[in-house]
Amino acid sequence: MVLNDTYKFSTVQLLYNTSNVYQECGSQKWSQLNENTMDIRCEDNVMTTSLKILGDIGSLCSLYISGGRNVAYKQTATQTSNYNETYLNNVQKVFTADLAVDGNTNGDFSQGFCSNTIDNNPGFTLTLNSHYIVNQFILYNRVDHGNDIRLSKFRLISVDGNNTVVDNIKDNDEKAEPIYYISVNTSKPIKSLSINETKITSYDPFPMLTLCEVEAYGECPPGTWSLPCTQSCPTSCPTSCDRDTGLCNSVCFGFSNPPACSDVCMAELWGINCINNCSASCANLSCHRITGECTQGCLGYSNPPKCTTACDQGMYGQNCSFPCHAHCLNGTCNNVDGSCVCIAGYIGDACDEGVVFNEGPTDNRANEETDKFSKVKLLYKTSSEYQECGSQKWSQLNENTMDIRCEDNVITTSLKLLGDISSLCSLYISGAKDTR
Ligand SMILES: [Ca+2]
Repeated sequence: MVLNDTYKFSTVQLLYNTSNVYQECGSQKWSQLNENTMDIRCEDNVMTTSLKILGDIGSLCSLYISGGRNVAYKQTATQTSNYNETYLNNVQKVFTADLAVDGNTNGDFSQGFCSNTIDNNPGFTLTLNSHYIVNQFILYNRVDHGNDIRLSKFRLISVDGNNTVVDNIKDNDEKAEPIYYISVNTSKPIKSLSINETKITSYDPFPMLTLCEVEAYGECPPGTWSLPCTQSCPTSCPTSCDRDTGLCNSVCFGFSNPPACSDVCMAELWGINCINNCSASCANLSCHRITGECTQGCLGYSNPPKCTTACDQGMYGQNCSFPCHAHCLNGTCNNVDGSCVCIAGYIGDACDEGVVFNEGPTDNRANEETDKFSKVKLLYKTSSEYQECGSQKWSQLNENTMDIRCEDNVITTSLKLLGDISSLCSLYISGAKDTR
């Protein structure tokens, strides 16, 4: 895939269809091959009929779909004995084990592409040239003359290089299949496999093992690369490199530690090597570690997961689901936290506290008595001059009592209180609350 903007790679998502539902690839991996080329690989082992590729893609140069490589092809095969036939033209045909890995899946025995034993305890063994992580075995049975039943009830055992069993699969069905698809889910590499325990039919003097083809689909174990998986990854990325080129990944999407790309981004971070902060428009600063899309909805925006459309006027909060408070001026408020300019008579973050007369006598609620409040002035002395309070605020506590507050943050040695005051009940001076 060739894209000019590296960032765009992160927007690419691979999805596959399983039972009519598209599902996101769970093991999507990126390898940057050069400045303009990214290899995006999905290593989920699934059966699918259709794929989707989403993202901001300029051009797609190549798309490969495979069930992994058939690592059994032309590998070393042996069996307990070799059946042979002499044809009418006196040519002798020996049905050796290598016919089961010759790449020809033809199940008609007479065509000569199947292995076949002739002893009382038949077995077939395949030894691979290297270790592979195999996720599927496929056995092609013979399909002619009803002799397919011989293979039913087989047992397949795979082992690693120390002869430790990795897969042990028993066919429990009496009925024969023309092709056996055997999916396994192991992360352990195997070195060889064996097949035995076939069924004795009523017309055979002893069990016979016939295999028209044995396939094993797999990939190189971590830390190795090249077609036969014989190359080791470079020391700078000993456990993870591109399986085709051996290159270390210089970028990780959603992981923080290139080239290994094994540590997922910490919370609130995303993107290439996790260098981006989740957007403030994401609720709880929570976003997808690869695409940066908001995962817990938006804050102050209405369209998750993009969260790019600000709330309509009069709404705020998570996905714009809250109306501005009833006492917000013009019904509008901050799209994120709902704070607003209160209509006259209210203060506080939610405009639900007290009554305020910032405008003094021009406020239409003011009567003659409250008008007096508005004429009260607080002054404080800094250096040598008295200065009027710059942040004077009034709150009506009851009909006859007004709280007049100066919130200037200054150092002062003396105060003046001017105005038409009949009685002063209390005066508080403080260094303010610790609001941290
Ligand atoms: Ca064959």
